[in-house]
Amino acid sequence: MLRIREIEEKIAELYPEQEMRCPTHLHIGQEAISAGVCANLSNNDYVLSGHRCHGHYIAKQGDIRAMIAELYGKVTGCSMGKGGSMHLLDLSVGYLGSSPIVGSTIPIAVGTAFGSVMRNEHSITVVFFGEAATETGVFHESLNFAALHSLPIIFVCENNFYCVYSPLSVRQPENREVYELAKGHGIESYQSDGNDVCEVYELSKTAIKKLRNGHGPIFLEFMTYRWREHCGPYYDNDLGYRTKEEFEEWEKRCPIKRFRQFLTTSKIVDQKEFKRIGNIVNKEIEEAFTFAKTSPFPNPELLEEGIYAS
Ligand SMILES: Cc1ncc(C[n+]2csc(CCOP(=O)(O)OP(=O)(O)O)c2C)c(N)n1
Ligand SMILES: [Mg+2]
Repeated sequence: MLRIREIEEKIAELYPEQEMRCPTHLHIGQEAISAGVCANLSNNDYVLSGHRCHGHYIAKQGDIRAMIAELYGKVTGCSMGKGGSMHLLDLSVGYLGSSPIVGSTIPIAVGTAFGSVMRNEHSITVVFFGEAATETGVFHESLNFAALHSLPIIFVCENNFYCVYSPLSVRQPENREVYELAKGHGIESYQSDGNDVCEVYELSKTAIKKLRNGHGPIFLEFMTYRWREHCGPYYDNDLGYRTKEEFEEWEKRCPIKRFRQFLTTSKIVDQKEFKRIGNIVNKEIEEAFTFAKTSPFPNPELLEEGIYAS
């Protein structure tokens, strides 16, 4: 969680230099979901996600130097500098990719789970998406297919209540919870606090264990909140689509602060150890930004490499 938070704070700090030219959707405030779920996965398991993908990539142990280089458009980036913040991938750790088209990686993840069953691989697939993805048609087709074939896939919905500036109240019926949609497709489904990393960890651990024992798909909805503007490094509470009170209420529920408090009061981690972890993380981040800034841009000859259309 700390690694995700610190990297994104650094991105926010340096973004105004205009050297990172891609749009970027920060995950600050939502870190417990990526960290808590991915802590239960191995390199043989697969993860896919969407536009707000930094946290998922980092929690799945994606190479952070290649991620930062990608944001700087450098050839050493994980998409050779052609994709930017919303096209991350690291096949070596099973992070199969992200795409900005809302809902688009959900059917790809279902295909991944189907493929691993056909190859008798025993891997499981996790797909992360925002609650607005549940409003796409392909979400329902994917859940139907996953349920029909009892596929080893966890659908993780990060419900931060907003789709850009539109609250859930203008998008979905008031008397129906998002996780109940999955039940309609015959999929076991749970809702939990996405800002409590222990809850996220325990719930996903139980779900993943079930899948490893042959259980079909499970849907997890985690309630959370995006702190920064929808896209970009700044805060946008002045726009008026959400209240200052609401923002402050969620800021108090900071997943990192809560976990730090728990670790301190339970005497699991002391201040010295927090400092040591913080130093390691900051050193990694400094190195990643230096690597990105000093890497070359792609040679124009690479323009047509790695594309499907001729
Ligand atoms: C199919 C499609 N429609 C619209 C957009 C524009 N868009 C980009 S992100 C986004 C918001 C998605 O909200 P949600 O899924 O809740 O994720 P969040 O941004 O809250 O993390 C929208 C509408 C898009 N990228 N793809
Ligand atoms: Mg949302």
